Amino acid sequence: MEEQKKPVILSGITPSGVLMIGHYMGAIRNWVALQHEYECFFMVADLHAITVRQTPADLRRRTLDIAAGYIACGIDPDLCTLFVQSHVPEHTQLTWVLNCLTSMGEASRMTQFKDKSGENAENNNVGLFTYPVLMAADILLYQADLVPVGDDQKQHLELTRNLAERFNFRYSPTFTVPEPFIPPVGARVMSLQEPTKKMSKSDKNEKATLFISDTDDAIRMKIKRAVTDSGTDIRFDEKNRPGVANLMTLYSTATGKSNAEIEREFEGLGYAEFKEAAAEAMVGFMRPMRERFLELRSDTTMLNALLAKGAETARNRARRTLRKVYKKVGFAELG
Ligand code: ATP
Ligand code: LTN
Repeated sequence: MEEQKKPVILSGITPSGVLMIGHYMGAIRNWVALQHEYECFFMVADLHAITVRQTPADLRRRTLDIAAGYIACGIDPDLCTLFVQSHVPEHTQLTWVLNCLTSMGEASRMTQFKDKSGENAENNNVGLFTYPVLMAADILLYQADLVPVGDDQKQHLELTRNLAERFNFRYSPTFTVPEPFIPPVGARVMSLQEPTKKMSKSDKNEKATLFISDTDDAIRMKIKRAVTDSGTDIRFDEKNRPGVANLMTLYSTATGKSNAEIEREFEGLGYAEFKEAAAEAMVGFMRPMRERFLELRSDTTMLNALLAKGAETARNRARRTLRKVYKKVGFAELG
């Protein structure tokens, strides 16, 4: 019997910092759960990273950090195609074709572009403008059916769908029109220092973020110094008590306990006892990730071999799509 083709998933993270617990909870945890049922492509989006000025040595190091981080968080390179975006030149090649299909108006409406280009004049580059088109190329090259992304990337997914439909209509059916896969609310981890802001790998204040490379003591220190609210009891109230609610989300992930169970566990106890327990739970939860991460990072030859294999698989797939696109657009073939 012919084996049924698995639906395709593609996603990626930009190497603008080290992986942190927010990536695990909001993104990679879902990827891990999906990797058996889907044909998965997970990439390190280094082409996207240079829309913000990067120090070359840092970019190089962080690219490998993110790749090792994926595996440390449970992505199995034997089940998934794990690769670095710049290793597959078809991404930039398809971007050009899609750029010529995108109107100035629709690119200008992207809220991430408006936010990021407005942040400082120095960073107002054309790459930032065409960032969502590159993202569309990432997705369409692999004929992805499903794209797990955070809420902030939903608009880029909508553009991707429009570009796929436009190309298919103008030429002939070529691209799969992808669906977004947005994780349920509650998957968002907030900054430990400003709990109304999301935890971010590029936060200037290191105490705000739990990185997967953090030592046991760093994790304990960050949780114990996490900003909490003026209340005293342990109750889940995201709106009025975002600091405690955030720590409860972390504790819940590490222990599998529900918010109601946590509230019962800490009834009559205060923030200090709760933080102590949350710190120990996170130390235990994150230790195996850190150990695996450090092990992978200490063997660059092995990591590069894995990425070379991933790039080859990705290129084979990407090349097939690009060849069709070039032909349909009317680029003359040599033979
Ligand atoms: P930066 O701050 O460098 O712009 P970031 O750290 O906010 O980036 P991204 O690289 O934009 O993170 O995010 C990659 C993926 O991880 C996205 O799917 C995003 O939704 C998810 N993610 C990022 N931060 C969090 C968070 N705090 N909680 C849950 N999910 C998150
Ligand atoms: N822009 C995304 C990262 C990203 C991505 C993609 C996600 C680049 N290419 C393709 C999904 C599919 C971000 O900032 N989170």
